[in-house]
Amino acid sequence: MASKGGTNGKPKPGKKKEVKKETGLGLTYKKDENFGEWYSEVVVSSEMIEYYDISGCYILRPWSIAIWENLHAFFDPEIKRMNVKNAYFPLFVSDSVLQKEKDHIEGFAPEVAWVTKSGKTELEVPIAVRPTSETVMYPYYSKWIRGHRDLPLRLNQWCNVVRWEFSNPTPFIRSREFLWQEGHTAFATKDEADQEVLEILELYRRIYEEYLAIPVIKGKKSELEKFAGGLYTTSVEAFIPNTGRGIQGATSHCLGQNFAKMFQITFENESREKLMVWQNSWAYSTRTIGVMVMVHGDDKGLVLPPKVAAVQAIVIPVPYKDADTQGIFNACSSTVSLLSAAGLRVEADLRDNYSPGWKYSHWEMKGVPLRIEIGPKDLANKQVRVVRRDDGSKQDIAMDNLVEQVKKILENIHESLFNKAKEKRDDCIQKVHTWDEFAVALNDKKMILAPWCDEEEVEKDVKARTKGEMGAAKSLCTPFDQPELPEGTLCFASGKPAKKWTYWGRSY
Ligand code: 87F
Repeated sequence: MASKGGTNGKPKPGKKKEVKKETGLGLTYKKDENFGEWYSEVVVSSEMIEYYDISGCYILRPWSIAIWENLHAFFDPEIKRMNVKNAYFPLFVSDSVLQKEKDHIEGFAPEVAWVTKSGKTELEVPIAVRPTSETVMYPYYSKWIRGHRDLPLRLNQWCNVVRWEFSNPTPFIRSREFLWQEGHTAFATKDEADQEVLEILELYRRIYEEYLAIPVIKGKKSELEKFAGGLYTTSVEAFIPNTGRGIQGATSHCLGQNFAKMFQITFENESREKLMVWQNSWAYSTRTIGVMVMVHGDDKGLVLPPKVAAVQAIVIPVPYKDADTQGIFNACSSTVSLLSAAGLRVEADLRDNYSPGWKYSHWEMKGVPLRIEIGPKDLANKQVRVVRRDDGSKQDIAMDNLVEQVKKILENIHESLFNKAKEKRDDCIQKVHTWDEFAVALNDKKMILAPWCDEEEVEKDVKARTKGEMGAAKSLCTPFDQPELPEGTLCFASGKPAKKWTYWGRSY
């Protein structure tokens, strides 16, 4: 793995460079020099994360939960519009039910956490904590689905899951407990299931592109990388240029009838035939927040896309000696009222024990998209000074059309964050045709688009040939959007005829 935090996912002590700012704020690590330490420092200094005394577990503070809630505020109504209903199933799974999924749980088994005691007494049978809820939910799908009128059954739950990972915990990206939504649906026909897989995937694309300002690639996972319990897996894939790693942003699976067989989820059709349902499952998690930090953050700290920021603009009074301090503070408060009334998320930092300079650094660290400064000159001219977090540009705006202007600037910030991220991502994409080109590109931290024969053995071979300290390369996805594949194009790894273009790289 690329350098991340220390072994506990905690930043390493010592080795810190001198703190730059006279304010005592600011980061000690630079994003392009020491990405892993930079990330650990940013998530803590911005007050998104607090480290906890259990490795791989983190406190999500209000500053990160607000982002989670803003994503929820988009996604939840969208799935309800699709007739998905929310439910809540228990945290615990009995051993016997978990075993029902034995074949598919096999590879995952080491990550399942168990409760073995209550107080000092051993439980008669240990109870597992859900790592995902197929085995919790599907016995009841079997009970609730009887006839075709019970279909489709479409449930979602917002919850936590636990996966006791042993590799390299990283806040948001790989933690032992995380938050997600998991959707589990059942249909009478494969066509309906297929259609939903793509509808959900489109919502995931919108989460990344329209809310987090992160470009993603929609595509299908290889046989080796798909969810083994399902028929096929689709995903949105993002890329972290600093580490040269792909990262799965969210997944939407068609499970086919595999689970229907295992859990006997059947229905009677109009002709009174007993048939098996077709199922899907889909999820996005708090990993979204980590990808956002990695993609947009800079050497001053977090950079928040306006659509998800808890605070979109922070108003800061800049009183000079002999100025009308009360007048300036009043102007700050009325600016907050004006912008809040227009539906924007705006706060004023009126604390008198911090200097304006300290406040600038503080809110820059927290990534607030816009800073609004009000000083004596602004007060006199009925204007405010607006400073963008993403590019540092400043402009004076008349109070008269502040709402309109601020809305426009916030939209502009989203657009430039997305464009900048896309440019950087696109610079990392490299098309190759041969193994030699592939090896060079991998070494250059690229996201590699290569013609592939689509054979599982060949992907295993690619993994084996690239194994090393940095982790092996694997397929990321076969993009739905396929470049032309001229007849006679050969697989980069096997030399056999290529069937498709597929993205490859190291990944999280
Ligand atoms: C870890 C331990 C036990 C992933 C695990 O992607 C089981 C599992 O089944 C496990 N890690 N998975 C696959 C999860 C598949 C699927 N579940 C519903 C999703 C979307 C939401």
